[in-house]
Amino acid sequence: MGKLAVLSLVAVALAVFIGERLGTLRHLTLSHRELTKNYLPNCQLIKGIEFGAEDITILEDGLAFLSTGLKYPGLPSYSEDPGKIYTLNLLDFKPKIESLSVKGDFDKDSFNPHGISVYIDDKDGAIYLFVVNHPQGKSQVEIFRFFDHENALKHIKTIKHELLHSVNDIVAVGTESFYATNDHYFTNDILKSLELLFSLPWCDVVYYSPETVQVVAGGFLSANGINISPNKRHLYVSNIMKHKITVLEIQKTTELSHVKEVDVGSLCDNIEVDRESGDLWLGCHPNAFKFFLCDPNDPAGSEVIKIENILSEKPRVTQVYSDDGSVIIGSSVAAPYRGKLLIGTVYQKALICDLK
Ligand SMILES: [Ca+2]
Ligand SMILES: [Ca+2]
Repeated sequence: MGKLAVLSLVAVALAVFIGERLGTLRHLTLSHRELTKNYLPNCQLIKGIEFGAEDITILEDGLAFLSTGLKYPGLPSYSEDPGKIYTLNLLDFKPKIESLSVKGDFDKDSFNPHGISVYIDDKDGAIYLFVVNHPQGKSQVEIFRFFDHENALKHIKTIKHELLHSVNDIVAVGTESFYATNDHYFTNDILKSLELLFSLPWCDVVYYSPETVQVVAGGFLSANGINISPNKRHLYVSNIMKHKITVLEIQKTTELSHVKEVDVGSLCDNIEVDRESGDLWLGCHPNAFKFFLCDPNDPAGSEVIKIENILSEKPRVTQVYSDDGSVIIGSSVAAPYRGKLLIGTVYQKALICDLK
């Protein structure tokens, strides 16, 4: 075969490959999805949140923790200030955020909080807040103890481990133990982008305790939010680029069995679980193409999805809220509490709504 023929074949193969990859990326990012409006009553922007509340979780007594000011590589960050944890009491007549002071040996200037999880010690009622932190772009988990009367966090411990290399979210299951998701397999920026380009499902869930650290589940094309059922028997993990929630059963802390996957039709980020009904509440990105582009003139929208009866044969998946980006951009979490819903975003505002 002549050189020209070989070159032509290579060019055709390359064109076919690029076309196929572009088609796959369009599907993964749901770039075709039109953004819609499906509003809840009495929604108001939460005053003081301008640079994201990527993750939110709410205690049984109505006190919400908000992880704010995330600087995530590749996404805009409009503030130079370090990230902060705020509280907001949903039982107040007019809930407003309060900044938590941080005590102990902790570098507040490089604080870059991402996913959070609360653990309450049965023995003494002590409240621990676990926070994924990315100082200088690294990944580590901070454990704080929360002191309600002082509205303060006392830093207890920083956990670093080579398996915790690209942590997105965590769920605490003991005073020093947790499950964590990695949203990338590689740590190098160029290789990271190839993961999506080649659709490599190599991300995992890691279990950590002072005695053992190991990968307990894999096969995710970016593992994002993670949470646990109220009876502590099942883990829910967002396989975000596959538009699915994976359900895992905890056999032993280091042994999980795959139960099922539930299609959500959106790129769902963090997962909150209603402690009474067991329903899953998901903050989702309806069109991740727009989310990654970050064009202020064509903003990404927001979507909240609820899954009821997830363990049954027919889980019910419903859209609770959606916005075309005119109210909030890039919703990453939805946390319900007694008829109210808090919606947080990766790098923009946060909303409080009534559910009825
Ligand atoms: Ca979380
Ligand atoms: Ca997340």
